[in-house]
Amino acid sequence: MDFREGLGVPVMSNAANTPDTILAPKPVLKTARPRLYKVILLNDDYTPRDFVVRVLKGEFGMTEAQAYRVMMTAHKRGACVVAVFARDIAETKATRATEAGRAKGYPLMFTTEPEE
Ligand code: TYC
Repeated sequence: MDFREGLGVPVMSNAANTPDTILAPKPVLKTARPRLYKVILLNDDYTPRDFVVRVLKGEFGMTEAQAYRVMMTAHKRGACVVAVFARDIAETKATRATEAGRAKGYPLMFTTEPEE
């Protein structure tokens, strides 16, 4: 029996002075954490400010004050990071928020991009 090939199963100690616990082999590859994605609000010249605020509150759970600040940052600088999520959640929220504007005839646009 080669104790280095064990799977972490505790065994009784014995007179041969072998270890009580056998460690599992160290994995060769480390598991990468999934990347996070930014949801980005883009400015446009047509969507009313109060509508942008309403969408930010409804889709991203922001307070009035948070939503107003994000809207004004996009308005002045052209774009603003709204929040960061796992990829599928970021894409779903960006699509739903963009669709909310489209349903009212506004060109409001949310995009996603990976962090780092
Ligand atoms: N620029 C728009 C206006 O003046 C308001 C607006 C702000 C639209 C932010 C989109 O992401 C946006 N009515």
